[in-house]
Amino acid sequence: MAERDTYGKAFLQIGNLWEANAVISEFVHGARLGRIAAELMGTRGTRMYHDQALCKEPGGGFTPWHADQRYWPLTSDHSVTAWIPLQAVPMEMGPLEFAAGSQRFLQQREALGLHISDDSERIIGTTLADCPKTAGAFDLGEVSFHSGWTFHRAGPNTTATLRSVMTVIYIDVDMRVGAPANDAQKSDLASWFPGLKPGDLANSPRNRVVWQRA
Ligand SMILES: O=C(O)CCC(=O)C(=O)O
Repeated sequence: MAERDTYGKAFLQIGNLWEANAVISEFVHGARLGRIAAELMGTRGTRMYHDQALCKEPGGGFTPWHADQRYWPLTSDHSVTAWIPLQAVPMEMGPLEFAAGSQRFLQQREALGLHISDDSERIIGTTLADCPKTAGAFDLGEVSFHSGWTFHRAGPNTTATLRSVMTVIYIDVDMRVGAPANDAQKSDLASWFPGLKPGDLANSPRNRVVWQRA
């Protein structure tokens, strides 16, 4: 742990577990969470962008302030992350903390669209100092949803137990692939929209429709 940088201390991550396990596939493509995501985005349906397991180790560090959509080549704001704890997450285990309403801070996006790092923790934390924050413990079975441009962080895991969380990232069923604005988006385009190019409907074989209004 001592040899890792801040990002490396925050969590271990594994993407698209659904491709390796049929039970996980059934779970992440489940219509119930997909419908909630569509209702929150105000879209007629949801598609899978990708899933990601995020495990904060015992003694793991804080997750610095960031917004997820900084990493994603998308043409609209219609993206939502479902954050699903696989055990209760008391405050000592590092639940999420949000800058409430920060998905509406359109002018700050470029300046605050920083890679998760000590810099993002400091610069976003300072810039959003006056923004109200929400944070709280999670019971097993509770699910958090946040918009792709909602700035958020998480505290360290000071317990002796692994904090395991499954995340599912949903996008608008009508989402089009955006031109990559940085190297992270370039890499995401290749990973999560294989074979697609900017302007295409985001419908690679990895982006199944999860739910749509009848
Ligand atoms: O679980 C964490 O520590 C951070 C999660 C996160 O940033 C996300 O799901 O977008």
